[in-house]
Amino acid sequence: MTTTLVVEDSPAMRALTCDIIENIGFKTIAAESGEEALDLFQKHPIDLVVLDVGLPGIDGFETCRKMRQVREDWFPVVYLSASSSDEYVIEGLEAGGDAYVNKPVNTNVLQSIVRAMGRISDMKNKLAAANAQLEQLASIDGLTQIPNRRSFDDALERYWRQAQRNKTDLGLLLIDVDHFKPYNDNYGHLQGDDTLQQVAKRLKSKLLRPFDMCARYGGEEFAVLLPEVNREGTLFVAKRLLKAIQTLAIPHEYSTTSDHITASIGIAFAQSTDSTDQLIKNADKALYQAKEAGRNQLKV
Ligand code: GH3
Ligand code: MG
Ligand code: MG
Ligand code: MG
Ligand code: MG
Repeated sequence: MTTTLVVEDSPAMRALTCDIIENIGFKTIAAESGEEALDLFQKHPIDLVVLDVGLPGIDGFETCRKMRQVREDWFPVVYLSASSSDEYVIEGLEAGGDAYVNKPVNTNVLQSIVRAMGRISDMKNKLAAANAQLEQLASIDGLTQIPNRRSFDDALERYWRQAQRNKTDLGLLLIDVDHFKPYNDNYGHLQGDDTLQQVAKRLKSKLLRPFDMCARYGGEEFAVLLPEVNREGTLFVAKRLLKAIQTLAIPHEYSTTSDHITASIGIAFAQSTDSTDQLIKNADKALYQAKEAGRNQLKV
């Protein structure tokens, strides 16, 4: 339901205006001054504002300007004013208002305008919800339902800067499934997809802290960020993840490393790096060494 904030200093007009608006099925909250309106406005989810221009403290135009400063998202503001001069109308709209209704108020006119503004407000809310949903979709990997490369890159930048600023630890693990090409070639792509899903789910389930992040970095590669975990802790987590993948016990007859799906992990730490690129490169190098050394192991 649309919630309307009605700002009017005259008690009789305030009651009447609220009645008129409630009669079209909107909920109202009333304020008797601009100051009170600004206060209520921050405490309640207001969809629409009906604002008297002549008010005892700050006037309606100033109240509107201040509301626009406080809230980032748009919402309709309808003025009620005894003055119908062009200058007033222009000043009010320039101050951020969307419609201007003359007093004495004609009930039908006010209802029509408030209803029309309510429609625009509804549309805005729908768009905002759709946007939030898209944002969510754009950050999740479709196959594994964990954060995708884009989210990982964002998080890496944020976490890296935070670690540098606060001089805290940040560990990065690059996890690459071993001999996954022969797995795909022999078991088929669908089975390969299924295995990637299982690996992602298992990795995610082994990270217990809310700020740890596990993302799909690329094809059969995953990346884990561990903020505020020291070197020892990071190695401990990496070992746990290696074991967790192994104990999924997914058969892999064509691996020269094991009878089951395994992975190799390259680890790097943010402190000694001067960019996120360098951090990634270090983890990449370590991953290469883990592969060279026989796979199913970790290297720093
Ligand atoms: P290594 O042990 O050196 O990592 O060998 P590998 O075979 O795992 O490495 P390589 O890079 O040669 O092969 C990776 C394979 O991962 C190739 C590709 O077919 C497969 N792959 C990448 N993305 C997906 C995916 O989304 N689904 C499936 N099923 N397979 C994928
Ligand atoms: Mg007044
Ligand atoms: Mg790979
Ligand atoms: Mg691989
Ligand atoms: Mg390879």
